[in-house]
Amino acid sequence: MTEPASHAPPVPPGGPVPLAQPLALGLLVDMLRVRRMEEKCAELYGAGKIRGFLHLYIGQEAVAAGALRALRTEDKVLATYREHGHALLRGVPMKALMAEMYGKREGCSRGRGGSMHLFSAATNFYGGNAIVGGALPLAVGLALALKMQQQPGLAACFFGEGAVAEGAFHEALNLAALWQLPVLFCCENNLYAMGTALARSQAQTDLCRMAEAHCVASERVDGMDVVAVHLALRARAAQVRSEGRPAFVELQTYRYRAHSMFDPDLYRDKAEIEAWKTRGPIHSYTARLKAQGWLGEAEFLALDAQAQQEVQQAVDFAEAGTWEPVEDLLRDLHTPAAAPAATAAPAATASP
Ligand SMILES: Cc1ncc(C[n+]2csc(CCOP(=O)(O)OP(=O)(O)O)c2C)c(N)n1
Ligand SMILES: [Mg+2]
Repeated sequence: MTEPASHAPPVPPGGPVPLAQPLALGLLVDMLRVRRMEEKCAELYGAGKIRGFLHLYIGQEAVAAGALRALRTEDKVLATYREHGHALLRGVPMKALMAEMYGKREGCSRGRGGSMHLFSAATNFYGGNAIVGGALPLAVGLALALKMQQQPGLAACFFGEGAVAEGAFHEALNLAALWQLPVLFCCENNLYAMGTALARSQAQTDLCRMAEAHCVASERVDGMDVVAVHLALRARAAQVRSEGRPAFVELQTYRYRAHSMFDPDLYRDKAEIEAWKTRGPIHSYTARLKAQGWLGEAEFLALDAQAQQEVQQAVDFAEAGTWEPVEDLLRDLHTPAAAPAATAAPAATASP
């Protein structure tokens, strides 16, 4: 058997951040908001406040933070069940997100979706998709609609490397290339699909080559470096917009927590996790900003406190939220019956 593929923890980048200072600090704030929100979610899960499945993004924040700031409001965004960070940074209010985690009516999916099905048409966030690879054909469909309606924008689809085992991945890349659709495929390669390392399930472990096989331009990026992610995605998004063709970006990253709250996490060495933690996207970026003189310890603590305060307000909002009344549970399940036609319809003829 082939040994599991492993992208080793990359060396943290140094040197000045090549971004405007407000944007550079904004990226840090984004990552902090996601991290603090999810740490609270883990705690709430333990307390039985959040139930069902819960897949945390902790460790991978640089991807959503760097990528979402490369997108425009008209772009369509899709993600997996590990999508809390994407939803938040897309603009779903943390209060609506937390209420959804609780299953409350004030949640962004009215409490019917939960952690894996965050959705917000107002921010062009199309989920929260629980099926591995499920968002890819949806992204292609959304991009096709944009193209046919001659509307600006692209569809950005975030998915894990486990999705490359799905037929839907290959169909989606093929159609996007064949029909020249504006899709930005963002593959978050965190090395594991539940407990399965990529090389245990795939003969071809070079994901960029897989994309190239479908004639989709590709690029591999250090997904622990928020700046690298942002710059790469900005350039790729511009290319997708101007050429009207898809692009594929492999973001090499790592999740610190287990796959979900049910996973005993027995398939990887603790030393591996610790090695990646030393390369944490938040602390390495914080160190870089400090070295540049753009951030002091007091400022960092203030930003962190602000993020924690937002989380507490979101929890208070969710706690005060309402459960859907039982008599309402059938709402939205069926299309209302059509009013009877004024005149009798002609007898049905056999269809060809
Ligand atoms: C079609 C399908 N098969 C299996 C599952 C069960 N499942 C849920 S998550 C997961 C692993 C996916 O891993 P990856 O795509 O790498 O994303 P990650 O969880 O690492 O973010 C599997 C197999 C599923 N949800 N959908
Ligand atoms: Mg994975």
